[in-house]
Amino acid sequence: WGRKPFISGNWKLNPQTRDEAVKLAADIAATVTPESPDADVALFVPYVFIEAAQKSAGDRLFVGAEGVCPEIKGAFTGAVSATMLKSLGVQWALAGHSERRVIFGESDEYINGQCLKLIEQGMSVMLCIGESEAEYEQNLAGPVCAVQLRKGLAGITAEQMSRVAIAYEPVWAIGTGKVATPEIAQSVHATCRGILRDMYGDAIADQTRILYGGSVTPESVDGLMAQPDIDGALVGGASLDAAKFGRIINFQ
Ligand code: G2H
Repeated sequence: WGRKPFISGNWKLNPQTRDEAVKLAADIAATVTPESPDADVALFVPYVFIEAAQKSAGDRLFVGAEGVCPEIKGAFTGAVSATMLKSLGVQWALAGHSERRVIFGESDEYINGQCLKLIEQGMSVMLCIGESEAEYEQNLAGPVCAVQLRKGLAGITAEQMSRVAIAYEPVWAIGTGKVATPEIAQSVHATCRGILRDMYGDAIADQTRILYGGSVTPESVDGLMAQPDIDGALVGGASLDAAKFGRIINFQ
């Protein structure tokens, strides 16, 4: 389908100092070479490290934000707006990560507001979706992803979908070491693409990148990337180690 692979790292609440962030971004950027697969590479980093990581990584990868406020300005203490990120040259931000949904109580409506604000500003969004372990055990991965996709993407037009990527992250596989098998992941990715097909038609469904996230490692990346509907990876823990993440960027 000609979808360009997309390998991305999510640093979460790491690393602990600016100096470490600068070094990690530089070390990761150095693994992107002319021999690397033709893929988009992004690092989603804490707001405070964005500018330092941008300088350090140069133009070999996108430095994105781990979130954004669905409001542009006003009395929203502690928030960071899409316009602020845009003024730094940020093009990509995450929305809907399960840690934001569960720990910070972000609803589908809030997440939809984040997506819309980023798109309105001409930016791009990686919308994260995924079912919990209990939902997975009850065979609810498909229906849960359908609701999260439909609510998260509400109001986003077919034309705007070129600036959307989806990250399927089964919550039971996040940071647990329990990576979904390539076959399980492929099956849910195919379901998600079917939902996009229903929402936007064949062309958009076939062009939209759906990344897998959840304990991706150098050992598991190649098998995942070999699946027809897996277009990339959103990597947490392993993106904090430049050698490991470099191997993931250079998947085979
Ligand atoms: C899922 C993933 C990155 P990890 O949260 O978003 O983290 O690879 O550590 O499971």
